[in-house]
This record gives sequence, structure tokens and C-alpha cells, in this order.
Amino acid sequence: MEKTWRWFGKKDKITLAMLRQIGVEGIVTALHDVPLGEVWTRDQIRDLREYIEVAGLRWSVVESLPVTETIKYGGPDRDVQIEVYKQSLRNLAAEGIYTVCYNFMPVLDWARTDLLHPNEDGSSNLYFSYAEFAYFDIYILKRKGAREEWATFCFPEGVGEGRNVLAEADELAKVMTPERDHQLVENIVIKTQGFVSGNFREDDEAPLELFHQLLAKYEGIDKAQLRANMKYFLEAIMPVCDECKINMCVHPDDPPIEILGLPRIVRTAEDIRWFLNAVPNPHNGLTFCAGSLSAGAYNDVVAMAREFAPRTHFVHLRSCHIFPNGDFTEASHLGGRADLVELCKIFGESRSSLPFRVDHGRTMLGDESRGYNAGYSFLGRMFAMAQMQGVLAALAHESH
Ligand code: DNO
Repeated sequence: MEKTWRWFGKKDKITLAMLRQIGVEGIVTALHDVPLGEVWTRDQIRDLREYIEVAGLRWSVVESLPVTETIKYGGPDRDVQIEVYKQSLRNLAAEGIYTVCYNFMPVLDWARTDLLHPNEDGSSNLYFSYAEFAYFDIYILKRKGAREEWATFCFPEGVGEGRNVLAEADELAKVMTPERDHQLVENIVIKTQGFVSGNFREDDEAPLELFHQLLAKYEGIDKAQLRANMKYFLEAIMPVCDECKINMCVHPDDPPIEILGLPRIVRTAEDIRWFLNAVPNPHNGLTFCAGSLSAGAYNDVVAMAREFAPRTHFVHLRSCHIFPNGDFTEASHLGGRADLVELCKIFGESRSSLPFRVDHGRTMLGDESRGYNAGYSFLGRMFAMAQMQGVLAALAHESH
């Protein structure tokens, strides 16, 4: 498999020269400075590609070419936005970049409640607490209907038995302080969305208002409608993908649960089967994010890897641990639910040139004071990358 690394462009504190030293072959990046909904021009793409190549690396994967909200909720200008998207795809292909990761999560991209959850060994990890997320939804965002939804929230079989998330959120409300509220908004909205080209930026002055405006656009959009909108988008772009040999790979919903009263449609094996069959073109594929999928207790990640490997164009190696109460944290890359050793075997056999990146990583050994993006530490990711390189080397040795 091709060893890639997510790099956030010329302003990233982790330089390409550093990445050369740790065995990275390909770069995963995006034109993070282009506002959502604008065409990525050939000049902009070429400039970044050449910058990467001068450092002795190649631009292997785009993560992400953002699908704007209007395409997701089917707004009146969606066709205009789809044309913009198609033009960016043509420009990427003209510059030799053929693998494009995107997501179809409404409003909020990935979500965590704690970005520096302490581990016993002194390092820290990303963490998702249902009670804190419900508290954010009910008491901070004050979303209409949130209370009623959390009152009937059901965990998947096997976890969270007997847990009453609403009652826990109400208990939290008694002890939360303005500082802790602020921290939660930072974690859920500010520090995790801006740098991945989500809807919210670090300098947004009224993120919660924007949140409400976006949520309002989804009134009446249920799972069937969101699926129809995804199919519409994929069918519209496939001719360009065929012509330009672009592999599209949707990122699963992270976490793979329905949140904020919004449908999420890339959570389970059934969901993935659905979108692959709905548009049965090999260019319509998956980013196999083992981390996102392993956060769903109902997902058998290894079985999914076996089933979906032929349509997987990009792999994120990461593994989650789900606690008995249903909360989850990001485990070591050699532990957790995802069995990354088995996944390396499956994907390595599927296509030896398949790009993978280690996704997230612990924050360790001083990473926390370096100002890296949440989840994208240097030493923690490097450690995980080294573990995965070892796994791949051992597998290659075994197969000789
Ligand atoms: C978070 C990432 C996601 C991902 C997008 C892809 O760490 O995995 O933000 O890049 O959802 O579109």
C-alpha cells in the first residue's frame, strides 16, 4: 500500500521535509484556502502539486473536495454547485490527481467532545461522550426537539445498557460552567471543523447562529431524501469521473450515528452497500475509515473490509475502543475494535498501490504544545505510522 500522510498545506507546522524523513511517500491534502463552493483552478492545484514534488513527494489524494450543503439538502442552486464540483474534478485530473475523498455528512463533519482526553500513560486521545454531546445539543445549541430525541435515544445492542443520556445531560447542566461550555463549543465546532474545510471557521463570531441556519435547511430532509440527493450528485459527476479517471471515495460518517436530528447515510454495511449499488460505477467508491466505522458497535469492521475492498480507493487506518456505556475513544493503532493488522492484509492483497494514511494519533511527548490540528499530532501520528509500516513489512515478509 502507498504510505500517505494528511498535510494541511504550506502553513502546516509539520513540513514536507519532516515527512520525507519518516517514510511518507504520498501526500493527502486540499486547497484549504479556497472558499467553499468555488472552483479549484488548475493554477492553484499546479502550484501546490509542484511544491509537494519539489520536496520529493507526490500529491496522491485530495481530502477533501468539499460537497457544499446545498448539494446535500438539494437546494435551488445545487446544479450550479455540481458544475463547480465537476470543473474542480477536471482540473485535478488535468494536474494528475485522481483520488478524491469527500463526505456527505449534513452540517457537521466529524464530532468529538474531548480533544485531549488523558490516557493512563500520560498521552491523550480524542474522545466522544454521549452525555456531553447531548448537553451541547440541548443546553448550548438549544436545538428544537433535542430534548425529546435524547429522551428516546437507544444505544445499539451490547453497549450503553440501561443508560439514560438525557438524565446525564441534565446532571451535567448542574455542574457545567461558562468556561466548560466554551470549551465544549471549541471542541465540537471550532477546533475540529475549520481546518478540515467544514462549515465553521476558527474565526466565526457566531458559530451557533450559523449552526441553526444550516440545521434549518434540513427541515423535512429524511434519510430517503438525503440518499436521493447523494445519488443525484453521484450520477451527475460520474461522467466526468469516467472521462478523467477520477476515483471518488466517500468518507463514512464520524461517529456513525444520527446526531442533531439529521439523517446520516454512510454509517453501516447496509448504507455502504446502498450507495455502491445505487450508482454501480467503479469510480463511485469508499474511503475505508476504519476509525469511523469501528466507533459503531454494530459494525464488523473486518467483514466490511472484505466486502468493500474492491470499491475502496483510500484507507484510513485508525481504531476505536467502545466503553461498556457506549462512549468511545481512539485506541492504539494496534488495539481497539478495528484489527488493523487484518485490514492491512485485506487491503494490501486487494491493491498494492492503494493509498492509506494513519488517521489521527495520540497527542504525546510534547505534541500538545505545538499547535497542531486536533487529532493530527506529529509524534503520535509518526508513532502510529511506524507501527503500520512494521505491520506491512511483516505481512510482506510472510507472503514471500
Ligand atoms: C477528520 C476527518 C474528516 C474527513 C472528512 C472527509 O479527522 O477524517 O474531517 O477528512 O470528513 O470529507
